[in-house]
Amino acid sequence: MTILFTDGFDSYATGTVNEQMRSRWNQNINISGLFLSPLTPHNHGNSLYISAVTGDAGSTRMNFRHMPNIPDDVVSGIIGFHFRTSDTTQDVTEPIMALRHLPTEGYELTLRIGANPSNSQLEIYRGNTILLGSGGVIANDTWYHVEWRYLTSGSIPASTNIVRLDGSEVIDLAVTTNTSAFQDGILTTIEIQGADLADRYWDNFYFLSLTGIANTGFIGPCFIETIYPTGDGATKNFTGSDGDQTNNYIQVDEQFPDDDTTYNQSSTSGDIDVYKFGNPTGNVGSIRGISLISRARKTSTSLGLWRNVARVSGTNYEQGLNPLHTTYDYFFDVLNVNPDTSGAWTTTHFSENSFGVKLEK
Ligand SMILES: [Ca+2]
Ligand SMILES: [Ca+2]
Ligand SMILES: [Ca+2]
Repeated sequence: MTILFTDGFDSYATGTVNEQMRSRWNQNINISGLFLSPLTPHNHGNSLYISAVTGDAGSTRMNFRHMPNIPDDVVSGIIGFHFRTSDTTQDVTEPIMALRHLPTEGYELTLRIGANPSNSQLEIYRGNTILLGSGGVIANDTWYHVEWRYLTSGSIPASTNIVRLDGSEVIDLAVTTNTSAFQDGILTTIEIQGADLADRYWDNFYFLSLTGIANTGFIGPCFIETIYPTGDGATKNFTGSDGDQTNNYIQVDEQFPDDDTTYNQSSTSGDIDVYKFGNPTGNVGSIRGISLISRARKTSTSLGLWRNVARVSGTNYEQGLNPLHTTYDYFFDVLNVNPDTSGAWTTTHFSENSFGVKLEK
């Protein structure tokens, strides 16, 4: 397995974050209600919040498809996140998370908190039918770490749909051929839902593929710490919005991007700007990966291409090439291992190296 996507919800502006999430997670097909970023995190920064007021009767939901790094039509993976709800009894009809397929938007699988066989247990549904297996008890106003290994298929073999709660397995779906509401097993859309009369929170979201170079198996309880530039790196070809190439990092170190207010810019293909970062400040155990997240736009309609760059042990490791648009986009890559050693990252790797961006035209 390998980490493909993360969101710690830390660097969105507080208040309504619908448009910022749309930009970070990519295209959505359905957006209703208010998604908020309040200072109620699990460990770091902010969390994602849907209030009882706006989470009315399941109409509050956000669907994401073509998410950064996640292949279209992926049939299996692991979705991890921290979750909290104010009233588990309000949640039975409203999934915590739904895996859907366009264009019909059919529900392949949903993860819910239900009452079968006992109250406040996690359950996996297909359509409105519970599949065989449920477990784990969710208490009100308590953060939980959830990992859901899913396989969307008509016939579900053993050990292909597993849910872990705070690191312990609570569901391993029994073999089932229940095909009620089965679509075609193709997942295109991850949906996050609010609930009627319950406040819901999410934090530390990640998506793992089932193949890859690192992070094999369930990760278990973990958190995402967002860190910001604290100094200029080895290469600074860009010019700051203050008109010079000194302390470029100051233009791009805000918690919430201020877009056209402070920025670094270039019009020369091949220019690179990299920045130093501080070490993680939390209770750091194993570091599972580094997500590089930049935000940029172009100012003319001419061709502009953009990549994230990790400068590790003196070598620039260039990530995938992306088109720039005239409106701001996020650009997202995950380094599951240190590209210099092919081994796990350690805390000192943050301050030893620099990370940034490259313009190509
Ligand atoms: Ca957070
Ligand atoms: Ca400057
Ligand atoms: Ca800025």
